Amino acid sequence: MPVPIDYSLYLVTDRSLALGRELVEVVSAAVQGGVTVVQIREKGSSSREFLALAQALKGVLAPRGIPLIVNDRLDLALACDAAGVHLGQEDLPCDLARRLLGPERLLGVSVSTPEEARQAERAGADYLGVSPIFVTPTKRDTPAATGLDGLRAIRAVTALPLVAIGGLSAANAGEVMAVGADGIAVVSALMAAADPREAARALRRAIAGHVQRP
Ligand code: TZP
Ligand code: MG
Repeated sequence: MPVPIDYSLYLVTDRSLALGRELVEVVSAAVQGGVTVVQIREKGSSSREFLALAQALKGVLAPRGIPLIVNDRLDLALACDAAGVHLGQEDLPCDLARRLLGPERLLGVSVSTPEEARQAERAGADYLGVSPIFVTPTKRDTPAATGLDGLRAIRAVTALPLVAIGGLSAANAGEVMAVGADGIAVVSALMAAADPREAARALRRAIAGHVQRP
C-alpha cells in the first residue's frame, strides 16, 4: 500500500492557462500557499517534453514531500519515479495499470458515477477523482456534471479518498468538502491566478475545518 496522502488541495497543471509564466514557477508558488498534491497534465506535448517537465517539477516537489502524479502516461510516471498516475475512463484499464505500477505507486481514477467508483475500487484504485462536479470551461469533453448530489452518491459507495474536480474555487470549495470530499482539485483557480500562492492560501482558508489529515 502507498503511504497515506493528504489530498486536501490538489493542483492539476495546464500550462496554457499560466499567463506565460514557467510551470515550475507557478507550481512552486502554489505549493508555498498550501497545495498538497500536484498532477502534471500535458495535452499535446511530446513524450520528451512531458518527461522533462515532470522531472523539473519533481525536483521542486520531492524536497517538500509533495507527491507528483502523472496524468495518463504510466510509462512517464515510472520513468520519472513519480508517486503515481491518474487515469480517466478512456485511458489504460485500471486493473492493468495496477499490475504495471506495482503496489506502492498511487493509482488515481476519474469517475462520475457510483458504478464507475465501485469498478475502480475493485480494480485497485487508491483514490478517485470525482469529475466534473460543475461544468467548467477548462475541460469541455467531460461527462455530465455530477453536482453535489452526484458526489454524495459516490461518497455513499466507497471509502476511498475522493478528490473533487471541475469548476471549483474558494467560493464553493467548502460546500464540496462538506459533502464528503477528501480534497479539491483545481486547474484554473491556481494556474491562472495572478498570485498562485495567495490563491492557494484562499483555497486553504475555504476548506479549513473540513480537512481530515491522514
Ligand atoms: N477533469 C475534469 S474537470 C477538469 C479536469 C482536468 C478541469 C478542471 O478545471 P477547473 O479550471 O479547475 O474547473
Ligand atoms: Mg486521461
